[in-house]
Amino acid sequence: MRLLIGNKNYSSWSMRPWLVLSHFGIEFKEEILWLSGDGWKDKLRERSPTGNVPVLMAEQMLIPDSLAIIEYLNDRFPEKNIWPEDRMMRARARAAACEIHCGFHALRNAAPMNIRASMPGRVDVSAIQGDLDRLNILLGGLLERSGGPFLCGEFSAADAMYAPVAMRILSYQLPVSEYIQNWIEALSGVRAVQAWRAAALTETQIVPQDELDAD
Ligand SMILES: N[C@@H](CCC(=O)N[C@@H](CS)C(=O)NCC(=O)O)C(=O)O
Repeated sequence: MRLLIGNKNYSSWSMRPWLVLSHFGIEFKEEILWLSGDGWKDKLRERSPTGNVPVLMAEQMLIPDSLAIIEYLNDRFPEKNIWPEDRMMRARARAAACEIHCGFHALRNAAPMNIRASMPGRVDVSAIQGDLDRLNILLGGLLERSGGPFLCGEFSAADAMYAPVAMRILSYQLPVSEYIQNWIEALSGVRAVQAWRAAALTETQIVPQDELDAD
């Protein structure tokens, strides 16, 4: 299997399936398609049916979309428990994953993932307060119910789906509940998360639209 991803510093959607593959010990090769530089969009369109990353190449098939990739991995490796084993917890995890996949637009637009950045106070919190409130309720509820340290107890696809949110909270020092702070601490101890962040910190490419100081 081969996973096409964008820059580890910026590509939040790429981070999600990469964490699932890495954390659950699924063998794969990664290939980075840089999201800047001459002709980067054309190069992306040549390789990806949607013109976006991530894309998984598996069984002579191209699977675009972070969540579709995670579901494929879950189907192919049921023994890994990529989603929680408990049916009700699994439903909650999937609902949370769908919510970040299609929601939290204010947060995602105002605070782009930029792992290298340390910009406390750079994001106008009042513009994203609604999303932060929802995050506190949603993730706090999962953590309270599961008992943590991860959203559904053990690390699962739900944590992978929200990991880029944790990166944003860290970069911009967004105010979140103690529940979420503790979850971020647990997440920071996950080897796959550490490996992604370490690689992101070595990247030098700049994606101007994701750099708040560039506007
Ligand atoms: N819904 C897609 C979104 C993928 C996406 O937007 N990826 C970004 C990188 S994080 C991208 O490829 N952008 C290319 C562009 O802006 O042209 C998913 O979940 O994978």
